[in-house]
Amino acid sequence: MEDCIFCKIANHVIESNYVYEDDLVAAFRDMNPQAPTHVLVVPKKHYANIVDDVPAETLAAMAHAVDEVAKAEGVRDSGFRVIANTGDDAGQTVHHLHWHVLGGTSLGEGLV
Ligand code: DGP
Repeated sequence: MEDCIFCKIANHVIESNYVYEDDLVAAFRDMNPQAPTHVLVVPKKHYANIVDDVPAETLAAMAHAVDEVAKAEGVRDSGFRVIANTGDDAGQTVHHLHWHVLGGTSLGEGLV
């Protein structure tokens, strides 16, 4: 999608701080980190959110990317959280599907 910031970052039209990448997915650091590890896993193709008929292959690639990010960031054993804000009530601000991968500290027990 032409005016989508995550389309541009995931496809290197705009460069970012990448942690992992493959044919379907890019993972890069959130510009406003909420934890020592805060990486966004994003499909290269545009989907508005998790309920936008996302192909199973893309979801599998995103799950694989989460694992790669967790390994690269050293949080795979200590634990981490994956969040997909979806729609207005969740406060989704970028309308391109993305999963936040948060870790590197104890995240507490609030909001799951
Ligand atoms: P949300 O839509 O609320 O799930 O969060 C969007 C996140 O995307 C927010 O934590 C900030 C981040 N973000 C927005 N624009 C950019 C950008 O241009 N670069 C990077 N690295 N992160 C961005």
